[in-house]
Amino acid sequence: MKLFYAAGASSLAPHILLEESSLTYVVEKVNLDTKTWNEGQNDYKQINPKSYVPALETDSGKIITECAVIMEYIAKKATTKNLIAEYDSQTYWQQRMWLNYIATELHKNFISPFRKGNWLPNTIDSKQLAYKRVLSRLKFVDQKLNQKNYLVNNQFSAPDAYLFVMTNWIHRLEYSFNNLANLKRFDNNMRKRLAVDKVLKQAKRILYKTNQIKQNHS
Ligand SMILES: N[C@@H](CCC(=O)N[C@@H](CS)C(=O)NCC(=O)O)C(=O)O
Repeated sequence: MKLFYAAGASSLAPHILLEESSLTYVVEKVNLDTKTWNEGQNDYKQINPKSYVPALETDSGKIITECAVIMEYIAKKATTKNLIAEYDSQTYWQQRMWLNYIATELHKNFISPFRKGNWLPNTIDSKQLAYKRVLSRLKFVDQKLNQKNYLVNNQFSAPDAYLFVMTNWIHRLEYSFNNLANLKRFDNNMRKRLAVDKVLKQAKRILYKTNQIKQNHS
């Protein structure tokens, strides 16, 4: 499988899940400014005409887009790991509800001045406005994580990797974890997972490299 990603973007969620899954995969970096990949050689719109990440190319060459759907696809393929429950079980629907909630209520509201594809102007006010919008939704998740480490049955599964991207964005945007103690604990625990640590270290190297390139060019 091939994951098309951008550093720090929502593609981090399927990247973590692929690492958790023990499936064989490669990653392809997308330049969201130029909408190209393969060092600017290839047009990313040929992969995903919606021109955002993530996108997943399956082993049979299908292209799957939409983060929550990619998460379910990877989780289902990882038959040796319990990343999503059997279709139509109570647990499965709980996991589906979380994937959808994170995609629609958190991911899309987590717009910020410096994220790509935003409609808000790059101002402090916009940043505060986005926080106001996500805070009530984050508080809902925080309550659900009371005395629990993971969202469903207190066991790691696909939606946890997606939620981690949201808590990672709280850090990146320098938002506050005030009144979100359970989410903060969740974020800390997730960072201790081997797969998460590995993917984050890889992402850091990429960010470092990107900054280096920018500095060299300035
Ligand atoms: N509905 C999409 C949204 C994906 C999305 O917003 N991706 C952002 C990164 S987190 C992106 O690539 N933005 C670039 C752009 O829209 O130009 C999904 O769930 O996968």
